[in-house]
Amino acid sequence: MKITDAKVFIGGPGKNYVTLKVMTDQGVYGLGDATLNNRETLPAQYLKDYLVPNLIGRDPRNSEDIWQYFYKGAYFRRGPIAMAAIGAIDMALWDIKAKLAGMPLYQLLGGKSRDGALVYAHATGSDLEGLIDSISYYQEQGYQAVRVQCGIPGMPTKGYGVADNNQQNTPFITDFSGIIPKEEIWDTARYMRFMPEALMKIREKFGPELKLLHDVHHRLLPREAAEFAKAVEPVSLFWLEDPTPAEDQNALKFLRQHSTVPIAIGEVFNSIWDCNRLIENELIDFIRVAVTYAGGITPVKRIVDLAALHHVRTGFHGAPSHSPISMAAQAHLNVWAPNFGIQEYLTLGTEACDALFPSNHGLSQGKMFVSDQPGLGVDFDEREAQKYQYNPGSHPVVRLEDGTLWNY
Ligand code: GCO
Ligand code: MG
Repeated sequence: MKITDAKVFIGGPGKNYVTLKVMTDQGVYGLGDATLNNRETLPAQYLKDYLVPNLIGRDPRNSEDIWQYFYKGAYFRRGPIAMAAIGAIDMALWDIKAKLAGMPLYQLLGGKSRDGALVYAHATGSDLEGLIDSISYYQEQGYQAVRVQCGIPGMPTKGYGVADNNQQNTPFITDFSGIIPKEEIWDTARYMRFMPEALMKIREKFGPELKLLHDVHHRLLPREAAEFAKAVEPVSLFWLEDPTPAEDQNALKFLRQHSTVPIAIGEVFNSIWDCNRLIENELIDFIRVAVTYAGGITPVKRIVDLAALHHVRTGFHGAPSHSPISMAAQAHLNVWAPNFGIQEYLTLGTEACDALFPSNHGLSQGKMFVSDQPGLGVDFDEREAQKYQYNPGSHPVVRLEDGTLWNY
């Protein structure tokens, strides 16, 4: 069996999804997602220029060797661009393998450990009142877990994860007015004064059952993060995400010594080498890698297995930048993983998105139910794809009030 061709598409409704379609001489094809938010053309080009020409002629069933070939064969390896590109190939090869087996992917991983996988939605408010409305909205939709992000009084700009005008279901993270980013101002002191109390008010209002998550988005220094984590202990968060910049892993050791708040990290990690020490030293509670930027199903399964040895549960990244293909790959991992925790899930599935990526994966009562179709269980409509093209966008850039550049 041979790979005969592979095509790369960029575009989608309100997003620049990077979709890989790998064709074989037996008519079976596989799909992968290489979307790297706001840098989408780069994994696409890496695939087209370097990986696809080396893929043609190979036996698609040898997914392990092909992964090793592209990973070790690069010499200048890792990084989000290369790993997103390799990740898309790996997803497509598992899709082919599972289709050949006539089974949904989860069966090849070891079958189901649960029927539905718990997901969390993003609640957002420019103030506490707006945030409370947003949480109520998701609770009414049946969600059992919500991430809560709030505008901070007196902060010159809105802050991470806060939509304009309290809009629900809008992909507000990317600004599609161009590649020159807008600038936001961050004030740690105001955040530290406001947010712990706001979280406590939310807990009091919604009671003990609702699972609450909060994303600091890398903005605190280690000592500040420890103070924040201690302050929010009475809230009983499901997790506190990215309290400090992900590069300095010692920060998490410091945090652990001061607080028992569950810590989630990893959405910017690209390989097991970015998180093996954090996992082995049991400094985190949830690992947030994505099958895209962490290089596909093959390496992410290894991370999940390592995490299982150390009581670390999964909480895969599921920001709106992921296409339904990688979300499907993660859905299969989620129903299988013995150490599954939660899945980030953005309710941005629109009719247009479903038309481009038809599937029977479903969401009900705050859980994701995986399709029993062979493979990843998601298709890609090439004719529909012709409606879309690359649309340049950017993340904001963040500065402190005195102009110092900060972490987005
Ligand atoms: C999350 C993330 C995202 C990122 C986004 C960047 O927890 O979902 O922090 O919102 O900001 O993926 O492109
Ligand atoms: Mg995050």
